[in-house]
Amino acid sequence: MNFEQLDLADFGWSPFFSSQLSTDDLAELLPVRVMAVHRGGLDVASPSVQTLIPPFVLNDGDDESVATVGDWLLVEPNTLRPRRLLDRKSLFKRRAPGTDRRVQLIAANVDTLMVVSSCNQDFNAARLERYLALAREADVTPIVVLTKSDLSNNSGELAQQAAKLLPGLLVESLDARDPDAVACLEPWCGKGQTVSLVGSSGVGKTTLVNTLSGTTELATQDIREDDDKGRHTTTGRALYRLPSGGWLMDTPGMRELQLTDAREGLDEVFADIVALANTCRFSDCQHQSEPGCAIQVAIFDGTLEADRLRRWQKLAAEEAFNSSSLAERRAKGRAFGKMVRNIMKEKNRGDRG
Ligand SMILES: Nc1nc2c(ncn2[C@@H]2O[C@H](COP(=O)(O)OP(=O)(O)O)[C@@H](O)[C@H]2O)c(=O)[nH]1
Ligand SMILES: [Mg+2]
Ligand SMILES: [Zn+2]
Repeated sequence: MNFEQLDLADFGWSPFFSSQLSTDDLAELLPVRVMAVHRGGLDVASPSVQTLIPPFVLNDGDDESVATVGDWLLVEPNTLRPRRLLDRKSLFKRRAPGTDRRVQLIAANVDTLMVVSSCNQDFNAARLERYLALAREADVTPIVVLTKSDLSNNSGELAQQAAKLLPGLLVESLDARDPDAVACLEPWCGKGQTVSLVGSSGVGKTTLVNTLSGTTELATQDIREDDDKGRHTTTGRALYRLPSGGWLMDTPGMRELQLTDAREGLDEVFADIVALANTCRFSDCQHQSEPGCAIQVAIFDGTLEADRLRRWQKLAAEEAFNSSSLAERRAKGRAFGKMVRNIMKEKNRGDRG
């Protein structure tokens, strides 16, 4: 790939990053973007350099101080030694399974998340809301792309339903194979814009990417990496340039995002319910049959759908469970086991008596 005619803004540089540099930094250091992450290092690029550098971890060494794909680093111009990791505009991360549950970084500085769903069987409000919450938690702007509009006779209605899930949410329904239709997504894929796609298997993500890139090559374009036997192996985790001037963030980690540590994202997507809950008479209102429950009033007068309340309750419970520590889960498990045993005891007593 030839980056020589590009300027920094083409790589996604913006005032958000330049404002983090002092005059001295500007004179002495060179900003580079992490274009790909390999086991052995980072592919970084800027208008003047394109090279592989060793992995970069800040001295304070917490989970988020490791450079990841999409990051901006300041390097020394001659040695290319990394000196600083710039604050991120957005960050997707997840907690590893396993006992230590370390935070793993998935992608930094994504501008737009295309939440892809299809107009046929796949359309599911709860799934969309989960992705929207993940995007908002990461500080990324979500848009919804409903594919296979050509196979559906209610794509307009579905688009309206989707648009109601988050105030200001943009929804496009289209045939992902049609370049003229997909052109409506170009504003999010323009100069320096970084986009990523999520959605279930089969909804048309690969098709969309191929149409956006005007080729079938991009999806099969692999990052090559030497493994320890000197062979080339392929991995994901890279930025690919789109003909419209943007960057496609492709990382397998996006597929495994869970609703963990995503309380703020959920609160944003369900801001309507959170606002109502704040006006319930009791601060621990369960929104069932308590007196003075603002949520039940809203359902009664039709301003809130009962389904949306149920979806929020389910997602909030899922988020709380995923975010709890292993110890908390064990404690919950024990408390639950105890409750079950007590109920059985009561029941046995009742059966005998
Ligand atoms: N008719 C129609 N077929 C589509 C559309 N988008 C994707 N497909 C087809 O759906 C299948 C799955 O698409 P693919 O891009 O592989 O989905 P992915 O798993 O999300 O990457 C393929 O056969 C595509 O040709 C669309 O908008 N209309
Ligand atoms: Mg695919
Ligand atoms: Zn209530």
